[in-house]
Parts: sequence; C-alpha cells; structure tokens
Amino acid sequence: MRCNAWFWIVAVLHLRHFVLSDFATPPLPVLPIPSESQLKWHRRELIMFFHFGMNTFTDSEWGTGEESPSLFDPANLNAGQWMDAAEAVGASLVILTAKHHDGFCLWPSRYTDHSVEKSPWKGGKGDVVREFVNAASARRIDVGLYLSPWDRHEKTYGQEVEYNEFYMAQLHELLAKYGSISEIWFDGAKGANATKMNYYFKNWFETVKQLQSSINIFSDAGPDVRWVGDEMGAAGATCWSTVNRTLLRIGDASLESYLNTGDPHGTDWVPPECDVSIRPGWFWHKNQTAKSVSQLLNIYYNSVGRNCVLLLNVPPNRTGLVSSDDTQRLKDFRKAITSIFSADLAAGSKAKASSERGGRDGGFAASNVLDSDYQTYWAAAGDEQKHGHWIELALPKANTSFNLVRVQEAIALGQRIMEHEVYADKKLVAKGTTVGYKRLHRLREAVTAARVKIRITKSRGPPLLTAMGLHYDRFTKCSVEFNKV
Ligand code: FUL
Repeated sequence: MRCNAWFWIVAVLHLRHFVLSDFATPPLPVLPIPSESQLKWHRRELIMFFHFGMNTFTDSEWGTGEESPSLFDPANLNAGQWMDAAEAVGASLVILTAKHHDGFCLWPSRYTDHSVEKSPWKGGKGDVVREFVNAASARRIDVGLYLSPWDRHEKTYGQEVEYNEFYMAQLHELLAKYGSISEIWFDGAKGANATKMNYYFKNWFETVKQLQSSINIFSDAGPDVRWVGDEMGAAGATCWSTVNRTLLRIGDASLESYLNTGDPHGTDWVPPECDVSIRPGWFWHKNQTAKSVSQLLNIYYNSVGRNCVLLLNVPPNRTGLVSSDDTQRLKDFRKAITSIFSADLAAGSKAKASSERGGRDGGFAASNVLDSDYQTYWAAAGDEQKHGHWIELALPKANTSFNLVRVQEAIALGQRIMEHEVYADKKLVAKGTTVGYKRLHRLREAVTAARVKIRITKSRGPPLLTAMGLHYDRFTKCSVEFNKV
C-alpha cells in the first residue's frame, strides 16, 4: 500500500514535468523600445556613405549652386565598383548624396534644370541614383538617400510654401521610383548667412513613411535615427539610444552634447549614427588620403563600441570610381575587425549569474550570452537589488589573455544598464555607464584571467544581456585609463 502511494506521487510529479512547461515568460519591456526597422539598423553596425556630385568636379566641399552642369562628366562611372568597396568593408547599407547643398541632382528631376540631365555625362541620359540602386540591389545591399534640405541653387528657397512643395516633389521622385529605400538622410547643415527657411518637417516625415513604410528617417532630431553631434565618428562614453524628442531641433548646434550622450529619461528611441569620412573631406580631393587602419579602428571603438552605427564615407573620384587605395584600406580595416572578433576567447566558458529569471531551465540562463543568438538572453530575476546583479564566466583556459571586453544588451526590451564594472579574477579592469546594443571596453594592458565577471551596479529594471565576449586586438593600443572614458 505504502509502495503504491510513492509510485503515484512520483508518477504525478513526472507527468507534471511533461504537462507544465518550465519556461518562464519574457520580462516586460522597459519603454521606449526600438521598432523593427530600428532593430535591423542597429544590427548593421557599419554602413557606408558616398559623397559624390558637383563638388567632386569643382574641388569643393560646399558648392554655391552657381556651378554649370557642364562640369559634371564622370567618364567611367561604375556604381558596381562602388559596391566592391561596400563589400570590402562589409557594409549592408549604402547612402548616396542624391542632392548636396549646391542643389545639383544626380537624377533627372523634373522639377529643376540643375541635374544630370543638363550635363554631358551619357549625353544627358544618365541617372546616378538609378545606377546606384541597381548596383546595390545586384549585391543585395540596401540603399539610403541624402537629399539636402539646404538648396543653394533653387530659386524658391526662402519662400516657405513654394520651397516645401518643391522639396516634397523631389522626395516623391526619390522615394516612389527607385524601389525600397532603407534610410533617408535629412542634413541639418546650413551656411551661417543662408536665407531663412522654415522646413515643414512634419509633412516631410509623414510623406516619407507613407512612401516607404520600413524606412529609417535620419536627422538631428530623428524620428528614427539621430545625428551623434559630431563628424568625427565618436559617440559619448555614455550613450543612450533614448532621447526626449520634444527637446530637439534640427540644425541647433547647442544640442550637440545632448545628441552625443542621449538621455536616460528619454521618452523616444532615437539611436545615434556616427558619420565620418575616410578622408579629411566628404568629397574627393586629389591630395587627400585615407585614414589608417588603426585610426579607423579607433573610430569603430568610439562608435560601434558605444552603441552606435558607424556611417563611413568613401568619396568616388572624378572618373566616377572609388580610388583603389581607399578600397584596399577598407579591406584591411575589415580584415582587422574580423581578426579581432572572429576569435571569441570566452567561447566554451561556463556561465553563472546572481539570478536567472525562471531558474536554471527558465529559458533566461546566464549561458545564453555565449550562444551567438541575439534572440536569446540572460535575464536577471530582478530580486537581488541588495547585492546587485552580476554574471560570471569561468573561462575554458585558466590563463586566457585578452584586451577587449564585449557586452551586449537585449535592446529589443529597452536599454537598461546605467553603470557596470568588469572584473578579471576579482580585479576591476574596466568600468562604464551605458552598454546598449554593443559596448566594447578596451583594456590598457592585456589581462590574463580564469574568470571574468560583469557587475551591473545601476540599471533601469533587471538587466538583460544577449552577449558577452573576450577578444584580443593586436592592431591598436588603448591609451586611455578606463575610468576616464
Ligand atoms: C554636413 C554637410 O554640410 C557636409 O557637407 C556633409 O554632407 C556631412 C555629412 O553633413 O552637415
């Protein structure tokens, strides 16, 4: 009889195991959270800019708008060759200056005579935007377009309704006739003495979304992607994807530091994009050369390594080609990134954490940070506020040497971490504030350790980490003390 009771108790427990799932539900998001298009944008990490146009032929950076279209004649323009450069650096999105401040249009706009149509290139039958889009789509690279609001050629500039109508008409041409466009770049730049002009941003933004529902709109104020506040490719050491959009104004220089760091109390998800040119100028100039691989890696650490997307500009030259030196530099840059990140010295570690949501089998285990799957993540249970949250990796080799620590939050559920510290065998080796999509900590010296621990000392809700990695960079030297960045 007794034996029988035990049999039934054990059987019921087993049955429960099969009937009731052990999986815990995912935690609630901490708002605001990114849209699907913004998430896709974050994962791109590195994208490319192509500044090409009238300035390429006049050796200038800002044209006056008085230039003759007869100057535009890129004899060997080959957008496929531009895509070689994009592939060399591994960019999944390329953005073209369809119209820069001088107003010259790289497509045959029916609303102006200041375009390729009036140039000698291809007898006036050419369309750079079309060639760009076709070349990108042949390589499965996504496209973005830059359409300068400040137009120094257009006669209606300064007449509020007329110019806004003109600008909207050009937006229609670009967004309705060239297939899928993933990003539109609204540049806030304008000369100090330029004619006053009130842009109808609300109209523009709503029209853009009507024409391209999954596009990301870039401007100083978003709404989807914001300017980082400088043109050096450097985000703040603290960098929130969140801002308060009501505080932002397009073209307001006083907001640069706010844009650089974002706002932990921000009500809107508008992450920063770091635009920088591989050469000193945005446009091609004969005597300029590309930045070195170690300069580019530093830019990478200050942008991708600080929760941003890096938008790297490479200017095609007067023949309509990217210089072979620049393409080679891009290849070397990508080779360095691959060599640093393809070896993850944390792979094969055993992970444990201060708590795991739903327990060890709840689906949010510490080991999720090692599975290279951005859909899975470690979630703290959220009940250990007193001693703080931590996650620790016991490395597969006791004497693993590394000088770079990678930490990534599961940002789909909000950016949470406000302060964190990195320990190697109980020694504090790095500390910082935000993490976001990706945070890279370069260590001043290489460290040898058997265990690496991240302590999250301040956070908006329980932290969620999707990845942690340890790497070795033999290309650059970090000269900054961790506690000063
Ligand atoms: C700035 C412009 O004035 C530069 O010429 C360049 O296009 C850069 C990306 O944005 O605001």
